[in-house]
Amino acid sequence: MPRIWANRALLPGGWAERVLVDIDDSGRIATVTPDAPPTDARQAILLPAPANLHSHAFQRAMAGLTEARGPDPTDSFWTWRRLMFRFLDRLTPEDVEAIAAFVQMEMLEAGFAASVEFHYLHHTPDGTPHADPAEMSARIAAAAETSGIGLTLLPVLYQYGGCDRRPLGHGQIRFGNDPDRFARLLAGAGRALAALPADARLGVAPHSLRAVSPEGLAAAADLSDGPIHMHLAEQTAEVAEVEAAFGARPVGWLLDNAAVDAGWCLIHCTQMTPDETLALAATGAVAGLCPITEASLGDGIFDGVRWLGAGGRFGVGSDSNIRISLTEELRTLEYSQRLRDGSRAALARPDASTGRALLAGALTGGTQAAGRASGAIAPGMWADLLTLDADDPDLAGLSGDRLLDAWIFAAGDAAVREVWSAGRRMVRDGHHVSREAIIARYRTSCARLRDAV
Ligand code: NGQ
Ligand code: ZN
Repeated sequence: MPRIWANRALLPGGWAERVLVDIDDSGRIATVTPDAPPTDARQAILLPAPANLHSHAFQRAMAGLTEARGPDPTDSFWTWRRLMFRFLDRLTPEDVEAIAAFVQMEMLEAGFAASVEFHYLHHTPDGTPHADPAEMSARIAAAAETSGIGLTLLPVLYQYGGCDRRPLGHGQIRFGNDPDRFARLLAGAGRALAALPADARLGVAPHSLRAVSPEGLAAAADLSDGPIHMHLAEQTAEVAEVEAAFGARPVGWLLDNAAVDAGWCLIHCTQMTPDETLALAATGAVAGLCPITEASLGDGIFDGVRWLGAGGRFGVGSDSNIRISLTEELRTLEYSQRLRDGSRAALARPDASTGRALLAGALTGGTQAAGRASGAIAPGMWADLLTLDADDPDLAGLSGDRLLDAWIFAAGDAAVREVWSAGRRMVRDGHHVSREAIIARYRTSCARLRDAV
């Protein structure tokens, strides 16, 4: 039975010292004992490790390929999207597995114990399904076996090229399914996950109100008892398209037409009115924020102050994976609020510093969105844990929540030392245990793909 002893640890009731954590053979926390005598397995600072709640792994390999001006007068989310569709045109199942393993390795090294993969690249380049329709899902699962990350796989239903039900465009034919074929794919994805440890989860993701019909959305939601994720209200042109087609803005339409509750996670929500923010927060659904990608794509600024003020849940994800960093996602979220409002400590609470509030929020919302019993150092939870390096100069002489503030706002990822996912110790001394092999495979794929855009 693995055990960890930490000089200090963040427990559900607050900071504790000299904490012994026993992990059972399934990877769950068995006991947590403060004020315990030290053992051999000594760590300095022990924290729960959150889930990364939104990823399209393959986009990681595009980083750096879309930062120049294109032929259009103005570059935007929509011009980036065309480049992204061109990039994915060439990806093989081997590429998808290699890139996903690399992404998951980087997530673990950043301190994420789990990854929610919003997976829509299902078919061959001409749109025909693979012999096993769930081949690509199985590749994501195989990557998770290599990386050891806790996987929540969300196969994506993608039916149309826009709200008017136009056919899928050339760049989208690898995504397409009707609800029946999607149901078969989902069953295959479930079988692929059965090979993974017991913390792996399956959910569904109707891609967006642009890509699924109302009937498709209902069918997808009915197919799963796991988490339901959907992109929502990210771009102004998307809001306008939904309004023109459905007679209501995305959030209002969704709340009137689906039973949105704590099992749902709505990704981005960067284009909501104040009333929409309050109404969506009240459902208990998680706002799936991806602040680095939202900055990269010019999505807009999520109204975090109003959302948290209304008791809304949030978590963070790395979406396009242009850069994978837990601390940078959290500080980009906070800094976006400060830049908009001319404020400081925007998401702090009277009883929690900014760093504490950000981490606590990402733990609660991330694990809720991942459908994962985790997010706290407490018996029965999966042992999703990370340690920080007490020798990092940014952390010198600090204790309590100031440690979190200094980690998130100054030290960054370099301070993460060890990471466990459901008891699997995948990062040691800052490096993933299979780092070299995973990078070598990633490089081989990238060498072929780099001139694709
Ligand atoms: C995606 N990404 O599915 O990868 C999308 C772009 C779309 C973001 N929305 C495609 N950030 O939304 O149609
Ligand atoms: Zn996304």
